[in-house]
Amino acid sequence: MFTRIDHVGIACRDLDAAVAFYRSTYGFEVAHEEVNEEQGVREAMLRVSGTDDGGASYLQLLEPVRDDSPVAKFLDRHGEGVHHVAFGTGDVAGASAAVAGRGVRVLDAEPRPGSMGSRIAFLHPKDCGGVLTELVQAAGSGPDPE
Ligand code: CMX
Ligand code: CO
Repeated sequence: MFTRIDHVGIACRDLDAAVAFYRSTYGFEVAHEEVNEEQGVREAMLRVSGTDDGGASYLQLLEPVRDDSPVAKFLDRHGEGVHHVAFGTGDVAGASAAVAGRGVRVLDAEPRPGSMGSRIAFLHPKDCGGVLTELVQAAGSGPDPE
């Protein structure tokens, strides 16, 4: 059901500075940048391995664009650092239902738009050993939304 670590999400206060750090320290390149208004973030996806066809792994650097967004709240409480882990699946709706059936709270009743045309759903960190967990179906893979 889950085929890869799609990305690790990292909260930062200054996206451009974080991108510069990961590029100059590790040589990771930006595959994509966008603002996701619904999630309240400006974000950069840095490719760690693979190609952008649904099988790759990324770092997702996240800068808040609103004071009331989840990432802004996280930065206020915890400071910069690892914010979430995202597992890749070919069927995010089916995977969410399966995980919900195992007693984990799914925060998104319907999958929402994520990076690079993906569809995503979050799981409550308190049901996942303190790890905010995201399920990701890459663009162009798996069943279409109903
Ligand atoms: N990782 C682990 N624990 C977290 C957390 C995180 N990222 N964010 C919050 N928590 C914990 C807090 O530490 C707190 O625990 P305690 O009560 O023990 O102190 C508890 O969860 C509640 O924290 P809160 O600050 O009151 O936050 P909320 O309950 O308002 O929201 C959450 C928490 C997970 C429901 C909310 O952040 C959410 O809905 N996240 C999903 C959306 C998201 O994060 N979007 C940004 C990324 C977008 C993307 O990846 O594309
Ligand atoms: Co993410």
